[in-house]
Amino acid sequence: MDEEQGEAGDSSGGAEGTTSFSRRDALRIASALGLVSLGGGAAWALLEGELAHQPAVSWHKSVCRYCGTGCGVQVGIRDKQVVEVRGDEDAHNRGKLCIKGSLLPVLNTLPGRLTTPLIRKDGKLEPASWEEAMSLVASRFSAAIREDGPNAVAFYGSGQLYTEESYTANKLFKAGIGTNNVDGNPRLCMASAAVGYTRVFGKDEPPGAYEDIDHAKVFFLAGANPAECHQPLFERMLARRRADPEVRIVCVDPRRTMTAEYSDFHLAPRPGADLLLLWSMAKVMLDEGLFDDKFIAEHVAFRTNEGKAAGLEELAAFLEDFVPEDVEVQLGISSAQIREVAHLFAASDATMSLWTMGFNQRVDGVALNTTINALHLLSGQIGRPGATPMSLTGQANACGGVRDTGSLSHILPHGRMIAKAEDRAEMEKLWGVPEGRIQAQPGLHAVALFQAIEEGKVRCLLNMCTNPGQSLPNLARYRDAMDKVFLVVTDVFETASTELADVVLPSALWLEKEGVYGQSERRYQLLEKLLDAPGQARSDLEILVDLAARLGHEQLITAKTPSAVWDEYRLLSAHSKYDFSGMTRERLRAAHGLQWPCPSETHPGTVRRYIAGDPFVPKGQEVRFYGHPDGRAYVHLVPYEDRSDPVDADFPLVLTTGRIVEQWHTGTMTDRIPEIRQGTPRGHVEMHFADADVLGIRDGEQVRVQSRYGAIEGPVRVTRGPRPGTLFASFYDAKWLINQVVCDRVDPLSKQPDFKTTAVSVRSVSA
Ligand SMILES: Nc1nc2c(c(=O)[nH]1)N[C@H]1C(S)=C(S)[C@@H](COP(=O)(O)OP(=O)(O)OC[C@H]3O[C@@H](n4cnc5c(=O)[nH]c(N)nc54)[C@H](O)[C@@H]3O)O[C@H]1N2
Ligand SMILES: Nc1nc2c(c(=O)[nH]1)N[C@H]1C(S)=C(S)[C@@H](COP(=O)(O)OP(=O)(O)OC[C@H]3O[C@@H](n4cnc5c(=O)[nH]c(N)nc54)[C@H](O)[C@@H]3O)O[C@H]1N2
Ligand code: SF4
Ligand SMILES: [Mo]
Repeated sequence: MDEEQGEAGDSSGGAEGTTSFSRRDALRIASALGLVSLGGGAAWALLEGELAHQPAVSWHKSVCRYCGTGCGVQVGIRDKQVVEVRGDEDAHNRGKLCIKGSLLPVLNTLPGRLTTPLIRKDGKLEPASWEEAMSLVASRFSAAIREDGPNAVAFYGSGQLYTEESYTANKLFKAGIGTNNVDGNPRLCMASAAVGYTRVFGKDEPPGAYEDIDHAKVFFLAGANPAECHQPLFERMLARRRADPEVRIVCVDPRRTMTAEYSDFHLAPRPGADLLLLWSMAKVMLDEGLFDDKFIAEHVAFRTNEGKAAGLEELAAFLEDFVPEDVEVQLGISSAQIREVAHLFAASDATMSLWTMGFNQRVDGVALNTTINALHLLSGQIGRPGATPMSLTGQANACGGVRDTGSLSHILPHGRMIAKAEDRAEMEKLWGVPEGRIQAQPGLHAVALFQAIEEGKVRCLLNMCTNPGQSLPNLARYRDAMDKVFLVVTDVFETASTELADVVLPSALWLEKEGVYGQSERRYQLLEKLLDAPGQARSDLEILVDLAARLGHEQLITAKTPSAVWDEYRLLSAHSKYDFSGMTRERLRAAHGLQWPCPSETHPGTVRRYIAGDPFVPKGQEVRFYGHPDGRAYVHLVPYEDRSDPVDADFPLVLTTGRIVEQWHTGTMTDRIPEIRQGTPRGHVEMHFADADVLGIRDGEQVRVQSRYGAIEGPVRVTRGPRPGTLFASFYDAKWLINQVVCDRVDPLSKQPDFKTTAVSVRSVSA
């Protein structure tokens, strides 16, 4: 795709379009200060002229469709159109929204919506009827299953589908068709966090809540850039610091991000080396007597890397390898800073860690997740207001929709595991399918799935609400694979994936269908249907229900509407420690979300888990980590091993990738919004000026970035952002597929790909 560089080269200066620079900066700054958030506030006024909205006739409670912050919104409707969207003052975001949320009013009217099914004929996608498209899909899936068995088909879903949709797809494929080939973009996003929580607490999902932000004294932000990716939460941290000047924010990121700019401490590790930081902090805590011995004795257990029971003596011996002075060079952070931050973390009244993709998207993602939880357990920074380890979720419904429904290849609903015979048997009974219907082997995780497609082992793929043709790592390879499989894509726009599809099905978008989202803090929120979908577009649930019937599973998929599916799923949760059977549709309609466990219709929901007040903690006990049979949380002694893509003389730099505040992932929605498209640079790489100096590269020049996986050409922006030796790029530009360069190494436990450390070389091609 190197020839498609015209667009990328257009923006003068290589990075920022000249006309939009000041406007973009205004928006970014306004939103960082929480102004965009106010709906009618300053930045809104910047946009107002162009949006030309008229006063709403009716207002409706809903949730922003994009990220895991899960901001509550009030949607103003007039003549069956959205005319205004405001941050909901009564929701947890307290009226705040980021730029993407503020621009929601234009989402449903963007041009280019898919409105009719398309079937590829003679290489071209041609309009077709639903009947024609669905009977083709059903016959191809049936043939593959008949000839090669159920594992010849697969589902690839999304943390942006509604809970009812993911639940139905998971049930259809695992309990109907009988394949565990159910995976999706949360594998690229939250798998390491989910496996980490499960190893530590026995069950997935965070113990704490956003409310802890209002009580924390120290924020430890690691591998996260919430100033751009979870803005209202970051604004809440800044508000907390304004209210109490002793509050400190620590940011651990190899780039000087917007988050780092606002932090009190910025530690910039060598990419991939953070585990050395975490364990050396533990070493300092141990040596300085900062462990909470009573808490450890009562509530913590230790496991060696081989899974054997261990104790504090083994931990002390293990930590000998992590003396700050011994690791500082390899880590890239001074021992003085390690000591200072370790002290701050352990000795504060309440420390809250928040982490995201800089920790999850790593070959040692699970180790980082178990170890950051371990720091909280060892120092007793857990179970009190403000003291909690909080993995921030990426997508709006990755927690509720995918992790809780069990819609990944190795799990089942409500924290059950495919690998456990009793969990499979229980789900078979609850779903009313014959014993043995759910396969005993986990299905294919995302990267393995696209490799199986490449080998012809998976013949048909149903891809819903995600754009793997742009978001997968090692992209050129897997785009070739996608070209071979019978590929069905449901989406709202043409994308880098629909262009590879055999059948494209037009979906209903946000507000055009009803469903439930569940975000980072175990909060479920209802989104009601407020608009009609354009043309013939149908909700993903309707598509799944139709497919189920055509594949002969009408007896299994009996719930056909969002509320019927929700009731089935909600009542099943009563058989688990996730119990949210008390969250009726009526309650969700009235409330700004409810947090589980919520075991009865009068239960108010649970803000903090594993402590008194959680319905599963026995009366009279202050703390119980009931996810494990012994009631303890586990510290895993996982050593540091450098398994990242190796840096060597041929590939001497590290490319890391991520996000900017205005754009959502592959840009299918946000890059269609003129305000955003014109205000953000086209695809480019950022480089530290010291590297540019050594390499003789000038700002704005065209460079070739080459890895072991692929190459791309585009403009370079010379900055002080990434630390020397590190490059940064974002992946929203569909005409500049940076993921062709990104490595597809995965964490051995979570199978999450490492999007954060790819060894590359860079040379100028400006000539
Ligand atoms: N604006 C916007 N917001 C979003 C999204 C979006 O597309 N746009 N997407 C949502 C989703 S699905 C997700 S998953 C989240 C992601 O949210 P974040 O994880 O906060 O975002 P990223 O930019 O992917 O990565 C965060 C940081 O990790 C750093 N990093 C890279 N390598 C390392 C490392 O080795 N160590 C450490 N400590 N840090 C490292 C990067 O420099 C980057 O600043 O955002 C959500 N919110
Ligand atoms: N280089 C690099 N790559 C990454 C990452 C990274 O940090 N760096 N992060 C990874 C992570 S964390 C994530 S979450 C993924 C995200 O990767 P993707 O999921 O592939 O990206 P999105 O752009 O969110 O894709 C969502 C798609 O759903 C469509 N859509 C929107 N609403 C609906 C709907 O209601 N129904 C249907 N059927 N379609 C709808 C949108 O048009 C869009 O095409 O990217 C991963 N890839
Ligand atoms: S922070 Fe996330 S949920 Fe909130 S408005 Fe922005 S994109 Fe939407
Ligand atoms: Mo994500």
